[in-house]
Amino acid sequence: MSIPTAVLTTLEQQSIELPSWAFGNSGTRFKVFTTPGTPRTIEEKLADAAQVNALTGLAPSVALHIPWDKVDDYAALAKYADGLGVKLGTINSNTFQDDDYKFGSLTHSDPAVRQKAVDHMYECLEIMNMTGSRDLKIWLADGTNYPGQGNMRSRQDWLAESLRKVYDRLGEDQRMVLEYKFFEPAFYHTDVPDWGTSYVHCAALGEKAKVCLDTGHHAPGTNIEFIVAQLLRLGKLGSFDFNSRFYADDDLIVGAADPFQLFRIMTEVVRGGGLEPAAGVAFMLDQCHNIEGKIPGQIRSVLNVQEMTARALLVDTTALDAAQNAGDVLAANAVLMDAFYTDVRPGLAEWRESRGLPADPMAAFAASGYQEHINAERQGGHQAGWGA
Ligand code: PSV
Ligand code: MN
Repeated sequence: MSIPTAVLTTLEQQSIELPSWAFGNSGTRFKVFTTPGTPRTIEEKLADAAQVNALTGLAPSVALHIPWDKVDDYAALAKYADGLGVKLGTINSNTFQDDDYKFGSLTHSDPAVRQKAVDHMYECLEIMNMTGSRDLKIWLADGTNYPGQGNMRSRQDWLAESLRKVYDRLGEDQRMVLEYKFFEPAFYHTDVPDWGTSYVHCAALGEKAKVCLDTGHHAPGTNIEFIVAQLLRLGKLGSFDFNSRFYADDDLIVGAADPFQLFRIMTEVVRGGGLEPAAGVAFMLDQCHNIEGKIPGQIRSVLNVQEMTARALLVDTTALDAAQNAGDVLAANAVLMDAFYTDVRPGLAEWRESRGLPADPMAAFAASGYQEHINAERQGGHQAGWGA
């Protein structure tokens, strides 16, 4: 099927941000496997990310994680990225790997620890000033493991107070995105477990605070597309951390575990105007490639998002509205399924070629020799990882 021009025009604007950490080694608590060619530095991570962008035209920016990607000169790093054809994107804060944060960071009962976490956010804001990044991402590992361990109510108050201090330092064009997660590493309660809690804090803070929706951070069976629709309705969907899960926060390739779910999510994004630049929604990946190739893993991921976006854009909304309003359950469902079952891959391959991109970016990467080159070149040093 040929893809309508209007759909292709919309797809042309699509950009998906890559996480720097996807290019480093990762694993489970059982084992981290090292891989030949794994970057040792942020510069090497950026070089790998630039490959994904060069072959797909989909990934023009890279998110950094601080302190994993700390450098002395961020202006120089931004310039280096520019030279590779990518930009530095969201700055991810990290308040989960310091001994002081054992019982919490922005929610800790000790004001000194809370201030330390706030100071880390300030450091991230300063980095954003140098990299030109728009978004500060806050994900908290804060929570408790046992009933009675902490004062859940007070921790909400401390969280609000800490977030306010950070929010008040945001520059004119900067934003804060607050990510939620219902468990892990805390197992009894987390301080930002769900979109509602994130929304409550963001709404109290103001316009520049938005919710970050990580697709892996929900209980099984959660209707994520409903959350997308609701947050877009409220003007509070700041960003996505895309990945997919079978069981817990698996961080697998987006669209791999449940392509239909990704389609449903993208359908609500389209319906809610979330693809329009004015909506300001950042589409990011938050993935780890424990056993598969990292660069092809990222290529596959951005292509999956593109394919499901294309299918979502094919939904015949006029027919859908009509069937919904007529109470025609099966017709409405069929409209959606027709779009989902449309194979857009040949059409996208053709379109890619017409824009000077490889028809098959996965095959092009395999044939490029880049992996062999970095395997041979990146000898010695310390391969990047989670730093955990
Ligand atoms: C936490 O599970 C998370 O989703 C947050 O976004 C972190 O920043 C990211 O993973 C990488 O640790
Ligand atoms: Mn995430």
